Amino acid sequence: MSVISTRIQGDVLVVTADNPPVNALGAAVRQGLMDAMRQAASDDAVKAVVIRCDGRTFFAGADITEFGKPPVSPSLPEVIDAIENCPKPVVAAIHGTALGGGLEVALGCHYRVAVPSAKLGLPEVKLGILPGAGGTQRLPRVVGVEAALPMIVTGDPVPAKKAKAMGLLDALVEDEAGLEDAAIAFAQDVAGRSEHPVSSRRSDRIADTPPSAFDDFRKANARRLKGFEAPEACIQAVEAAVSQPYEEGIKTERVLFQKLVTGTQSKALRHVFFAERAAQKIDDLPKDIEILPIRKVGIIGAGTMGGGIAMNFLSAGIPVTMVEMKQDALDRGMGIIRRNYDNTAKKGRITQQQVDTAMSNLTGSLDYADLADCDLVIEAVFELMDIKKQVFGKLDSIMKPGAILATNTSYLNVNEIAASTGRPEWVIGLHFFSPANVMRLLEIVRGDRTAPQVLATAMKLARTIGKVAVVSGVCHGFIGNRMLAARQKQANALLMEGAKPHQIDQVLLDFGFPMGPFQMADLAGLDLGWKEEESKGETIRDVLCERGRRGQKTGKGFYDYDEKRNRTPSDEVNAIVAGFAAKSGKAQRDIGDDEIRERLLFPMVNEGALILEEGIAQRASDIDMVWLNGYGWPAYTGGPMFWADIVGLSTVVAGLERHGDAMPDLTISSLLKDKAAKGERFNG
Ligand code: T1G
Repeated sequence: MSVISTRIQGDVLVVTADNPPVNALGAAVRQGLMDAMRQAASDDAVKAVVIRCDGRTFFAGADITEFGKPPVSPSLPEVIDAIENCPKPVVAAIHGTALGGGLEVALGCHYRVAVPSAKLGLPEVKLGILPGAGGTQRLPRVVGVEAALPMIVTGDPVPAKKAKAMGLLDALVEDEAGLEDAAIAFAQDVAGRSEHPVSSRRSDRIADTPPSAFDDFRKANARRLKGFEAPEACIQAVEAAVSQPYEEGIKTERVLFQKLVTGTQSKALRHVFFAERAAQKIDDLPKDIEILPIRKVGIIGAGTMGGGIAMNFLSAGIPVTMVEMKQDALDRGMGIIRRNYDNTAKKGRITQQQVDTAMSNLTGSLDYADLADCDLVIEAVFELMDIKKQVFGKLDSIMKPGAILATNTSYLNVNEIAASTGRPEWVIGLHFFSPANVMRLLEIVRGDRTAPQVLATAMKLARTIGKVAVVSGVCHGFIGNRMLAARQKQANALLMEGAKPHQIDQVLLDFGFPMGPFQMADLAGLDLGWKEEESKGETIRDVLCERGRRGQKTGKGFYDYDEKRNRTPSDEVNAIVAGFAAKSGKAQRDIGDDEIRERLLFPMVNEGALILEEGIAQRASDIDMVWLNGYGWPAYTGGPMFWADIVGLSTVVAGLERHGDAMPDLTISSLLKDKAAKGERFNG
């Protein structure tokens, strides 16, 4: 079955693509489009052309699975040139998403019509590349630099209405089912015109580009784009669209594209693209498993986590009942939710109507009985096993049969919690990350008795609330916190051996993390779980807390903070640490950044390998998804396991062995050693 078919309607050639699931512009599609353009050019009966797609979307871009493989002709730029140079007007009929090469095809067309629900964008930068089929040259010529730059540099799509307003679309087709007919009518209408707009030959929208437009954009977006290579290349390509004739600009685009597509960052970001989709798949679950409806959710605990978790469901239109022990705690929790929504509305990200709808779906209660008819209850109470068991015992006695009982524990044994009920099959871990309404990661902890249906329902629900879900088996700290503990252990050891908090943090900041371990500790508060009355100055944390250095909230922790929370290293802390080192007979020394980086990150990779060995994670890329979406690992390195593949697993093993004395309790994973010896990688 050819992926491109043509038919003549009146005097219009209708070219239809059908290449599920997203009409990616693979070799067969490109060849089919090229043949269709030749047919249009040579058939006198054809007065105009419509290009449209079957299925859920217009072309969603080049076929990413073809990257890195030998190129197959015709190339996409050749196809788009053929469309643009077609002697008959070509109309793109857009539904779903016109993304990347798909929007570039549409920009090659002389006219574009779309349904209002369509989205148009150039997301290539999210794959560490730039639009490589003329998008950086044609889009500015059609919509101007001011509108084109954010689309190309952020990669975020625009809705059809906005695309129409910026001149990217020629018409909106309100009747979604009537797109094809409307496009054919539009084509017949323009067929009679003597001239048709050709994107690559336009200059009206770029002629008055302010010279400072590019540097202003760089300045305004510097923080967000830090560490990524592709955004700057995108800006340079659009600059070329303004400063060079099209024929030269398109060459500049090509050179920049080639450099990026063969680079490590793009390989990492393409890995991330497929890893995010792979994480949704659970190998041993039947594809047709029935998903349970989640129409009402209960949350136990209105604290920071409970409130953030509730907002995910409220924002997805799912009613929430939130239970607390005391009225003031309940009022405080609901007040924070209201304030969070109001702040988001003030920033114009949601409407007041949306705030009111979300809040109208929130019910507070002091009575567990009000949860009885919920389809799912998530417990977010204090991290103590006894309390968890009490709560689950109570839920077990009141929840309707078939309700899912979930715990938001970050560490505790989900099997033990499940065993405290008479329905362990219906118990699962839903580990959200703070702030839970913002962080994308949801670690779904599969207990030994968790029913497949419960797991599948949780995975589907994660998509509904916009989370990247990763399945973890039961172990202490699951995937993320278990690896974090391995890193923290070395961070503390490095401190005792002479590395300073700011030096250790700077190594991770330079690597691309938003924060280092000691900054994180100061943000979370050093007194988390610390009891003053029991403190005997036995640990560095004890002494810091005893001296009032409890973190940002007290203006000092591992760092001193000014009123704007800017941090500076503390001599007092260095003296306290040196004192502990002396007491434990540890000589302090100067430690280089390379050693610090290796000792912080290699043990994490090793822990990741142990997690794979034990089957706690399904695949290495899942571990990468946990760290990218829950712990700020820089996406342009692909995650800890992909990064290790790039560094080389034998280098990781050699590093772990070289620093062996500093990691006496670390066992090097046999999976890691084995793959290193065979020159293999974690990610295929
Ligand atoms: N190439 C190959 N496979 C793709 C693909 C693509 N462009 N897009 C999606 N898939 C696969 C995906 O892996 C999944 O497979 C299935 O389709 C469904 O996807 C020259 C060089 C369109 C918004 O970056 O953003 O054009 O897991 O689960 O949630 O300038 O897919 O089922 O086996 O994501 O409904 C630029 C990428 C390419 C858009 C649909 N285009 N795609 O989302 O489904 S670079 C993109 C998406 C380019 C040119 C350059 C989304 C979607 P599987 P899905 P969805």
